[in-house]
Amino acid sequence: MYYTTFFVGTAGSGKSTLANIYSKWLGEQNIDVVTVNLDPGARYIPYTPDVDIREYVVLEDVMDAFNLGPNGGLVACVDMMVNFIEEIKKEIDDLGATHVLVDTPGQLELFAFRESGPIVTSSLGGTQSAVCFLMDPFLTRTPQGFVSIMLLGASIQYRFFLPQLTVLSKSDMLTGREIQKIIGWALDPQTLIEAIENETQGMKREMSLGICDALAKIHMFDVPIPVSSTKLEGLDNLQAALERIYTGGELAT
Ligand SMILES: Nc1nc2c(ncn2[C@@H]2O[C@H](COP(=O)(O)OP(=O)(O)OP(=O)(O)O)[C@@H](O)[C@H]2O)c(=O)[nH]1
Ligand SMILES: [Mg+2]
Repeated sequence: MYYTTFFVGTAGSGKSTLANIYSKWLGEQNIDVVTVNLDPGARYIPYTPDVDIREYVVLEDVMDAFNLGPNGGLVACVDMMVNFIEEIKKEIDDLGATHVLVDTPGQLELFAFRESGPIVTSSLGGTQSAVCFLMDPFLTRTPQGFVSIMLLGASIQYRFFLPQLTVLSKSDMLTGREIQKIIGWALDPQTLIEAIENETQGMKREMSLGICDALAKIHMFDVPIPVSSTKLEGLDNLQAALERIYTGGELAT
């Protein structure tokens, strides 16, 4: 029995760093945790994953074998991942941890928008699974950027249909005011609508308001959890939100 968390987000949003820091955070509480790297193209990962897709699929080998460039190679690697999913699952099972943290490929679209993504999440899912969607702080601080990243979050939700929470990643790069503003937009989308009305016009404005309306209708304005992996802030809130998903509130140790 284990709980699986998939860290998903745009390139460079902080997935690997958070997977590493959060695994240490859980480890310090004597929670058994396993880290899984699913990025076949990762050159450097800030931790040594317990289970690593690169032991099965290596980007350079695939590029050489099929005469592909880096992007085509990555697509092929991600598609090939499903062939090894049983072995990866067995490795995870054998480690016998209660928490499994899965670091997903840098190019979000490769994981989320290929057929293999949902196959991988359903195969590696434990007793309960969750997607941790990381929002990039720079994109998030303007109303239009916030709307577009919320739309991306909705798209991820629509692909995986797993419980999902939104992390405002690298929160140390935002001021307290900016964080409060972003949280305010999610809590009360009317404030977001006002910001859009003030800051955009024409087609941009129409489209932003239309998307806001659609997101509100499908309840996709998830309130983001600010987390800083470098300052070790917000990890307690992240853990509490994940535990609520996994156990309905009780700590899963
Ligand atoms: N200031 C700050 N920088 C961070 C934080 N988390 C990650 N970074 C930095 O952001 C950069 C990208 O972090 P990664 O963890 O590699 O991001 P990623 O999403 O795994 O990147 P890809 O797998 O390449 O898509 C690195 O330089 C990290 O040091 C954070 O909480 N605060
Ligand atoms: Mg990474």
